[in-house]
Amino acid sequence: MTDKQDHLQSRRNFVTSTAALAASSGVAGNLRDVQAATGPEPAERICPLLTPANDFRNVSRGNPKPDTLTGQAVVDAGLTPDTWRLQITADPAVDPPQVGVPASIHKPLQSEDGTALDLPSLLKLGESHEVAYIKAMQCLNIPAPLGQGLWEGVPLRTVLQQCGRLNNVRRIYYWGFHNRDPDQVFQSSLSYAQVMETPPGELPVFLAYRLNGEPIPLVRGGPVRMIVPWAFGFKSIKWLQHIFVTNDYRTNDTYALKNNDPESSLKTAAYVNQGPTQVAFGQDLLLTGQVISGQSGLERVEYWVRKVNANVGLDVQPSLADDAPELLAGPWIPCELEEPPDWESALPGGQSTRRLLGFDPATGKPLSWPLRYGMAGYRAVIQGLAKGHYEIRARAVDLNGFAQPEPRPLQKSGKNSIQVWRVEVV
Ligand SMILES: Nc1nc2c(c(=O)[nH]1)N[C@H]1C(S)=C(S)[C@@H](COP(=O)(O)O)O[C@H]1N2
Ligand SMILES: [Mo]
Repeated sequence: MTDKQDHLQSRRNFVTSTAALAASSGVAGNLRDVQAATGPEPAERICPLLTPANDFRNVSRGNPKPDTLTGQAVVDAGLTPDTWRLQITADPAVDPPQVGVPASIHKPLQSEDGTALDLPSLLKLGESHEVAYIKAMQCLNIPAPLGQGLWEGVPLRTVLQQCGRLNNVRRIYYWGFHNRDPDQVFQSSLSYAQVMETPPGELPVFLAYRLNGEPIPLVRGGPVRMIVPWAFGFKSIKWLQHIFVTNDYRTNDTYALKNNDPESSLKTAAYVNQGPTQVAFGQDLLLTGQVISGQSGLERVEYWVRKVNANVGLDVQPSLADDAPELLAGPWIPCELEEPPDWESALPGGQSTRRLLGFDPATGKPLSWPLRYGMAGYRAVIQGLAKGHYEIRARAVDLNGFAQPEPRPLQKSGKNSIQVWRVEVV
């Protein structure tokens, strides 16, 4: 056996499928290149567990965007570890008949009297109340995950407890630094119950100060960012500086203004990596992508190969509706989920999974795979296609048996239409 064969053999043992072997050189590559690839490492993952903090796709409003500030401007904005403060105040307004009595707070935290919460105090709370979990970030309006992180911080319910008794609070609004320009406010909101009464096994809303084992950098919304596990990114407010408890029960999210559903939760959905546009006859086609396990969980990912008119260019094939009878009929064939990583080498500092929410504290095993509100890779090897043009689609099926884009095909509650990879076998 040559060195190369030996290497390929051990790599096969590692992942036992030619599909994963192909994945080792990147899905966008030509399959011919893939077969020649002989890197020293085991196959690269389709979906790495953690996205480096700087590599998330960035979705930020504001002019200038807070993450582009430098030097003294960051100090002035209160966005350094020393200058960061969090205010928690009550909305004094009434607005009959919706709001008959105002909210009140026993011990507000305010900058004026020096009671606002600083970072050392939040870290101190973390010594006894810290939570940590892995969560994918996704924008309701972008049909792909932005990244996935290990987030650590203190539950919002614990922070609110520091304020003593709250009266007439039905909703909690919160926002981050926005250049001191009211027009640039990016605000989100949660119900009081959602914040205070985390159901058993569910993940709490929290104020995160660490990402992938490091302080959250400015570009990801540090020093402190809200993390709302079940929600799309717009609830996870960056550069958090103000929490406002109110008796106004209305869902007052900036994101609602552009026709977005402000109460939407992360959707279970598969997203397709674009493979090569041409593959030689006789070669395997490797389909890969990422799947998010949203509010309704993930049963499986499946794919469908559709032969299309060979005389019409792939780019001008008439589109097929997500509820077209032909599409619903399939046949849809299960894909393989990428297996969980070797946890100790995937987590920063080789830490144990036992302390992470979403894992069994006794065994360190994940309670589900993909993780709840997390993402994972999937793959399928497609063989035996005749020469011609094809459309390859993938879709997720949730734990209620609903296939993407159901159960909520309304795209303004989360972009999850079925994605297509168009390829010609030549
Ligand atoms: N303060 C503030 N927080 C914000 C935003 C913003 O513009 N300002 N954008 C939100 C939106 S719409 C998304 S999708 C996520 C994106 O998070 P990321 O940039 O860390 O990937 O941040 C959210 N938090
Ligand atoms: Mo977003």
